[in-house]
Amino acid sequence: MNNTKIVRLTARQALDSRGIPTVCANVTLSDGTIAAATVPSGASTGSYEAYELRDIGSAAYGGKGVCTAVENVKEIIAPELIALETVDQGVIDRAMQRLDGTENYSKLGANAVLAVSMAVAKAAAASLGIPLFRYLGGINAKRMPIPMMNILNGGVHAHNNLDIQEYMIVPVGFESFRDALRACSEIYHILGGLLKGRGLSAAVGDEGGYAPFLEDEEDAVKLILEAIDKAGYDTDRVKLALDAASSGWQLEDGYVMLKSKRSFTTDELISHWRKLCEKYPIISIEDGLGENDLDGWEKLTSELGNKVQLVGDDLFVTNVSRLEKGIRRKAANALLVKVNQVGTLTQAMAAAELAARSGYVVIVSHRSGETEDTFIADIAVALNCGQIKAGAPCRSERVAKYNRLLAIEEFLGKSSEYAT
Ligand code: 2PG
Ligand code: MG
Repeated sequence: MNNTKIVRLTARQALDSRGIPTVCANVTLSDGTIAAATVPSGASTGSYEAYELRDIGSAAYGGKGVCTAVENVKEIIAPELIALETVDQGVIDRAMQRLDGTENYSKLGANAVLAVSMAVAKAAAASLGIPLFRYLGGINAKRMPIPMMNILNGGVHAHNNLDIQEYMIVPVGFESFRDALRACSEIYHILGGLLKGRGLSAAVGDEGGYAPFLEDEEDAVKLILEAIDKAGYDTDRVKLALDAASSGWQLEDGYVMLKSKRSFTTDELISHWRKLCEKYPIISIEDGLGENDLDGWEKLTSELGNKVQLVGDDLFVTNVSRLEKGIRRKAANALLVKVNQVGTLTQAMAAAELAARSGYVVIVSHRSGETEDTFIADIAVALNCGQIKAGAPCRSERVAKYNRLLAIEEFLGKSSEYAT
């Protein structure tokens, strides 16, 4: 057993891909290993997510600084973790949970806690001399995830007129991650050309997908299908997925899309999704209904769940108790795993395990505010979950994850499997 203790833990304020402050934690171990981790941040955040502590009221960064969270790492968390065994991830994560004492880390900040949780895991892997995915997943970690690539951005991630937040391509029919990545990149660039050809903007949104003004969602889907075809692929090999992020449209009673102002009852929205899935090769819809519409989710799942992957993001917020409730109600059939929604690696892994045990698909995901940290690429392989959301093949904070997956695939060599 490796016997390496934490001897130093510190943190600093860094910037995320939107230029907004985030927490970077640095861990030093007794054998001299050092590791750092930086946390991401969402824009379409679910209301049940763990608490992101920001310096509200401060003039710096418009109140979005994270100096208090940084101080919490240095002054409150560090003294508690010094001399703990690095490989005891569960012990370390639970120590932080106890120290915070709230349900959602509203005292220390989930951003403070997560930075430490991730840095500790990275340090442990580095100290053992093994890749992070291997440390997290063991010898069975070998399944390369299918990238669900968000190549057209809408919702709160783009200043255009598209209500659906993410239009993704899903390269299911390929031999390797490398080949799938190539197809996605080619399709992405052809799509850019099509937009320019129509005199539309090819500027990108928060997750690297294009963010043009289009007629409506069918126009968006048709353009992507044209790009798939022009790139020399077909819809047997490349499917589509959507993230509606519809919690943002949910009112007391029904839904009103934020930009087009189209309104729906729950039943109407379910039938809207059904029609889209019947007409187009859409295999996955995330947050098709809102986080507080569990009755609707139950209905959506019973109507579409045997044909379409129905992903709970805001609905579950990577939280075991919310997921348990959803499983009991047969709501959704897939869990989106975002470590910062829940605060620690241990809690996120527990949610992923529960989902897998319950027959739910697991998808590891980035946030719209990302960093150059590639941690999620390693988690996706460690969990053998088969799918990852990491944005378009554009913007370095997105591409970093894909490049890390290329390196993992090369490392695994013949033992790697591409999920299909
Ligand atoms: C989502 C995410 C990531 P955000 O809704 O799935 O794509 O967006 O990080 O803004 O919550
Ligand atoms: Mg989502």
